[in-house]
Amino acid sequence: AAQAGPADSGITVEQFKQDYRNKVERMYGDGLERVSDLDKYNALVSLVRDYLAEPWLNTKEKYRRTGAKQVYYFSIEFLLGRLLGSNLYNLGLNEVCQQALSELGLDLRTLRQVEEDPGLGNGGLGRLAACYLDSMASLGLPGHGMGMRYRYGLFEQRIVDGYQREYADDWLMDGFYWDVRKPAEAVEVRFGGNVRIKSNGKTQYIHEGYETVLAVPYDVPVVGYRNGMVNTLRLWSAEARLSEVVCAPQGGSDCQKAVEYSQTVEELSNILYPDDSTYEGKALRLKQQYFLVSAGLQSIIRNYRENNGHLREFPHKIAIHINDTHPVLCIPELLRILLDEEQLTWEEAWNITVQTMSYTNHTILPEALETWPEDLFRTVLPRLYLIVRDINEYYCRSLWEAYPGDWDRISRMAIISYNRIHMAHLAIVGCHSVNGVAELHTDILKNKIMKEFCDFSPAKFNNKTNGVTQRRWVSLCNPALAQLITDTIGPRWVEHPQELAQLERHSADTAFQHHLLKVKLQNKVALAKYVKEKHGITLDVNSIFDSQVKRIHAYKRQTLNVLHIMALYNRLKENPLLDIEPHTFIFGGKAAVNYHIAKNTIKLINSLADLVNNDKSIRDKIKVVFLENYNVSLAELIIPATDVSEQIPTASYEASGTGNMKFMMNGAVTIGTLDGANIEIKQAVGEDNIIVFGLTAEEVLAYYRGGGYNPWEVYQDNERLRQVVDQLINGFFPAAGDLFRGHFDSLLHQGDHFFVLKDFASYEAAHQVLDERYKDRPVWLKMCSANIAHSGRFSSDRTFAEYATDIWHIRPDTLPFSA
Ligand code: 26V
Repeated sequence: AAQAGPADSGITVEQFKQDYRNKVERMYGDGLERVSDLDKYNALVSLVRDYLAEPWLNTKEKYRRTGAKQVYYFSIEFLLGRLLGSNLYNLGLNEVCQQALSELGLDLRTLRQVEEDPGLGNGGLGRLAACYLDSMASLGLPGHGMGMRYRYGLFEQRIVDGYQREYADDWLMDGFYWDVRKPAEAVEVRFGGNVRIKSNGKTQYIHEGYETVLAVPYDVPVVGYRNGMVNTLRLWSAEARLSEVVCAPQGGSDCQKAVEYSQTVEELSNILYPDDSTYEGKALRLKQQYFLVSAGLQSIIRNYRENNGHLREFPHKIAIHINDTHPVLCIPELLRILLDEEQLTWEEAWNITVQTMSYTNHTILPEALETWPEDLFRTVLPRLYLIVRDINEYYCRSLWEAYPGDWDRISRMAIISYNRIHMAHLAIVGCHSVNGVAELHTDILKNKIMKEFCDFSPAKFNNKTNGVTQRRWVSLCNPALAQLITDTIGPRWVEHPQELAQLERHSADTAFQHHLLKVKLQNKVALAKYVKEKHGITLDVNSIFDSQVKRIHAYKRQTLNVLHIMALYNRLKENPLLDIEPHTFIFGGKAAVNYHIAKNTIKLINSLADLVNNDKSIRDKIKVVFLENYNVSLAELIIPATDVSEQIPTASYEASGTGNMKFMMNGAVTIGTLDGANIEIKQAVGEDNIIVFGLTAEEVLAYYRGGGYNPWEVYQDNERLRQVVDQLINGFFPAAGDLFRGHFDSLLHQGDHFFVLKDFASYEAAHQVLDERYKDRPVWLKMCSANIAHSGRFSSDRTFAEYATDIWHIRPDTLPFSA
């Protein structure tokens, strides 16, 4: 039951019922009994918004009064997931609402599912941003999001005949009632044109002949966990101001021109780029980035001016954090404002900018690193181009002082070289802090990818290992587990996740283990029900649920998982009496629209599923399912039901991973490579409670230095492996023909860049260890408990306290809402 806290809503079940009935009647002019589920859902959202209006207003008022330093987290993606559940929960209204609705004959869970899942992100980076919003509000940190209100989110994936098909994600179709449109706070963003330099004593830059786009903000409340705090996520939408467009310049009656104009303008916030691994120098993407940056900064500065004095104080009052390089134009744009509009000197403006800005890197994949052609940049953003050139010159000059004559080094480190603008270089130069997202990742940045930058300014570089919010990823998605934890150690863990460690004392306790098993089973039943309804496949809830859910990518090695299942299947075919634990292998994830081999991996998984699931001779010992349209909501169903968490990237490639943390919190055991945060998970749980395999990052990088390895040797030496690799092309998948030739070739003829064959034997052995452990149920359950008990360190609350102190220089004890 809800414990009453100081910031409890104070709303009773009776009050809630009455408010809700009134709301429905006022909104729809009809009784609760006669409106649709969508209407019921909308009315509930509207009611919750009423409840959070006062704390929202109070929060803003408090910030104004105390002048507390504000953090703005700029991200081109926020993968929020549904908000009704989390907002009710954080307001402390979950139980009250549940009870009230049930007394009215309604089910909160059903209404929660009416909500469209706002998919304004691709994967890890976007979901991380959403977890951080929750933690900032819950920690009482004045931290807000700045993002894009895409008309269409990440595409909806449907599987047709085993293939991925993409459909538009029309998430706004039925309206989105969490945000508030703020037309009065709209700003203009300027593109194109040219810059005239006027020189009378002081040089002035006059930007002329540009096009303007109207940026309209939509504010989404971000509710802190039972602390009366509501921060803001501001999402920007591009709109045309049609009243400014002459419909028929020649006096006719044709409004075609106005329509065309509005279409090109609105294109800016129309779609989210659905690829998180390959960079393309598309003008529209550059425009999107500038649109977010310029609109966001204008609104920050406008707000700053209303409450503060001179912009010299800016870095003491404002911190701007950029999520990867996508919002890196914040650097030249802030400089532009300080120089052109505030008339500060270059030195002053530069110091303010660097002190304000900080940057997180999320990937070392070279093909994802953004560089813009100089020409394009100059055409789209002529004034910013000049500023970037000045930054480059300023920086190269300081490099010259440090490394006189070392032209090679300077050109490697320059922001502009060979007619391209390197956004990561701009970020490193223009920020006072650069961080990676897990220890190994930061080491690789410092010692490899960004080594020369780190040698030049070592103090900038630091690590902030990612975290996820235990409120969404345990309390909300796994209420039965949350209850068990609270019954065992009390409720404080929700705000102090380190206290989960107290579970360690209970991990061998029979009663606790029994409950844990029951919770897992209950979650498997729920997932099995979904799979049955949606895919018509019956799952054995007593089998091991083994899940790999994430974007489909060569480096994440879904193929390794597939080859292992094929080998297991072959063993079962050879020996139908083979005594193995029944397994359900669950896959989910989207492939980028133009990433052909990844799309074929989806077909491969589905072909394997067809074969295995329809083969009576293996007596249902293994099942394979690919769950369509993996998104936040589906993750909330899969993760609590999973026993084994597959985290198997080629070591060095996965910057951190965050799914690994979510599974761990829900008591799954990781089978993984020593990559990203897996390494820290291993440190936290101890080597008995995780199954590790494969090459280390150092070994992988050493192979690359030596020109790779020879997959043929591995293939020749391992008969079981040879069999499965051959099966990709030898008719084993009857209808496939040559479909998987690309996979075959990349493994054998193209050097197996991701070490799939190399790691196969050790992966197979790791799975055998896993099965052994699972057979001994008390041992297994102890492992599960240890994972939950040591997951506190992977809470985004921990991460954000570190960002606050080390990067933004906000002492948590000085926060306006700190206890
Ligand atoms: C890159 C690009 C390239 C240009 C086109 C659009 C686009 C969109 C997103 C990205 C960033 C991808 C980087 C990313 O998502 N990294 C993931 O970040 C997670 C959070 O830090 C981390 O856990 C994952 O390991 C890392 O892959």
